[in-house]
Amino acid sequence: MSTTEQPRLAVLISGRGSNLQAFIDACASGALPAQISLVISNNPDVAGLQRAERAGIPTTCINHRNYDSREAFDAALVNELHAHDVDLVILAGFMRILTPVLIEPYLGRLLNIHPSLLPKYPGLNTHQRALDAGDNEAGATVHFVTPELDGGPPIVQARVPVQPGDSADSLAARVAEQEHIIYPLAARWFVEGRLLLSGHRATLDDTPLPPTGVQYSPE
Ligand code: NHR
Ligand code: GAR
Repeated sequence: MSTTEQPRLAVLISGRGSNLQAFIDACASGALPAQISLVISNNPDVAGLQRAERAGIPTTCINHRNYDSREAFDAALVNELHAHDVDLVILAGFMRILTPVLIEPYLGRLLNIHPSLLPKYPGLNTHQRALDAGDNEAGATVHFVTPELDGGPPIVQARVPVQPGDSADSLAARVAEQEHIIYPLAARWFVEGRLLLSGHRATLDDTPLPPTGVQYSPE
């Protein structure tokens, strides 16, 4: 298959873009048989945009501050996604809550990675909340995005231990290593046609996934 026939991904970012980098690397190595057609950031001048440019991927900044409503911002995103004929949308550290204006047309083709063991700690500051609760493990969850914030069906989850003396930053770094493995893996299942959103469940190879998704373990 020529590269132009590969499934077309858009990666939406707000900042550093280490998950974007994992996708760039997975597409380059063939581990993820897809092409990143577009990277969109809602923030200008972020490191993630430079990573995309270095990899020769088209980038756009759609700055939410220039829009009167969330719906108007989402409509601008949808325009761009349509213009690039995107098959799968990857939220990778994307920090703007989305409305049905974007979610409806991409329902079932829209993934997020959330830095907690969902259903624990939807929303922000997940690592600090896990530390404050005295949890002995933390992790990340890839899920289908639905209008309910961090409430869509989980696909795959990875766990890490909380270590004595961890800060939110040290814990986030340990979790991020796992994110960079499980997120391209979930996208691979999707582009292979194995992963579907069916009602309120995710299915892999026609089998409904458990409520917390597949438990990833490196072995
Ligand atoms: N949108 C919907 N409808 N559903 C989801 O599951 C979404 C979503 C948009 C983003 C990522 C999510 C995460 O993994 C995500 C999932 C931003 C916020 C937030 O409160 C919360 C969760 C997530 C992303 N954003 C603030 C807002 O007003 C802005 C915060 C900031 O800029 O720092 O949009 O964590
Ligand atoms: C990742 O840890 C991701 O799970 C989290 O932000 C980080 C982004 O890092 N996502 C959210 O908090 C979404 N609200 P990255 O820009 O280096 O990929």
